[in-house]
Parts: sequence; C-alpha cells; structure tokens
Amino acid sequence: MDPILSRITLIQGDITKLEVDAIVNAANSSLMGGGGVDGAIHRAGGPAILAECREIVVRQGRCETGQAVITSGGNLPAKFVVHTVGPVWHGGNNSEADLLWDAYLNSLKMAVENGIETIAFPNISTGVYGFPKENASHIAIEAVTQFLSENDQIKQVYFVCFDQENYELYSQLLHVS
Ligand code: AR6
Repeated sequence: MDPILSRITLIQGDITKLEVDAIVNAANSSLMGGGGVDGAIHRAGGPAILAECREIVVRQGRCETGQAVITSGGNLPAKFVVHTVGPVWHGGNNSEADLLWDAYLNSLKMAVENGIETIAFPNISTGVYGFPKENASHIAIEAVTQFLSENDQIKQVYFVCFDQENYELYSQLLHVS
C-alpha cells in the first residue's frame, strides 16, 4: 500500500467515541459550543472543555476561520480536542477552499506542536456550514496527504464520517471498498 495512504484510516461513526490522541472539533469562532459535532463533543467531554475554551478566548480572542486552538479532552477517551473553524459556504468565491485547507493544516500543525501522533477529523464545514461534500472531501484528503508526506510525527489520521454520503465519497477517494 502507498506509505502515506497506510497512515489514513476511514471510519463511519461518532468521533466522540474514539480513543486517539486528539479529535478535531468543527467549532465556530466564539468557541462557545454549538450544534452538530461541536455539540456532541461538548456533551460527551463535559464542562472542562468549555472552561478551557473560555480561557483561550480571554487570552487570545476568538478563533478566526481557518485557525485552530487546543484543549484537553475532558471526559472523552481522546486526550485532546483541537478546535478549528471551517468556512461557511457562500457560493465558493469567498476563499472557502483555501480556508478549509487552512483548517485541516492548522489543526495538524497544532497537533504536532503538542506531541500528538494520532488524530481524528470530522468532515469540517459539511454540515451547518453548507460546504459541498464532494469538494470538501478532495480538499480534506489533499491537505492531509500533503502534510503527512512532509511530516512523520503523525502516525495515523482518521477521517470520521457520520453520514453515508460523506462515507461513500471518502471510500471512493481512498479506494476503500
Ligand atoms: N461525530 C462525527 N461527525 C459528526 C458528528 C459526530 N458525533 N455529529 C455530526 N457530525 P457540523 P460545520 C458531522 O454541522 O458544518 C456547529 O453548530 C456532520 O454529519 O457539525 O463545520 C458549530 O458550533 C457533518 O458531516 O459542522 C458551528 O457553528 C460534519 O460533522 C457549525 O456547527 C460537520 O457538521 C459548524 O458547522
């Protein structure tokens, strides 16, 4: 198998259940929680995560689109949560693709700075934020494979697809049957 692809695993399910060094949250700039995967992570992880997010906002302000911050995993099986903010889809001419790429890239950089070796991503921006799923799947996979080809600290990246459509798109791109 391709040595980069062997460091990528596709999963369908709930990201909050994963026992990995870090899971990534598709947050919003306020870092104060929300619906979708953000809501699921804060519910499962408990109030410690929100308290840490509050401290980050006091210290450095909101998390801008494409940027990432890190907290502990609270009560989650994951040790850390990397909170990133994907772009809201506004038709595609507002740097959405670049900002989605940045969200993946900055999450991986934050992971490396914190000694993380295994990290799981949800399908950032493809829920409430409305980013077309096929387009987003290409960006996610290209951003991650490029990063893995330049960095050997990250041993395994998990793409965690919640819905069937995303799972099928990723299956095709990653040649998983
Ligand atoms: N595990 C894995 N993936 C999930 C889970 C889960 N438990 N729950 C949902 N998804 P969304 P966005 C998938 O809307 O589009 C929040 O309110 C879901 O099927 O969670 O980046 C934030 O606070 C979809 O494919 O995030 C922001 O305001 C993917 O997660 C806003 O939503 C992302 O959907 C962010 O919107």
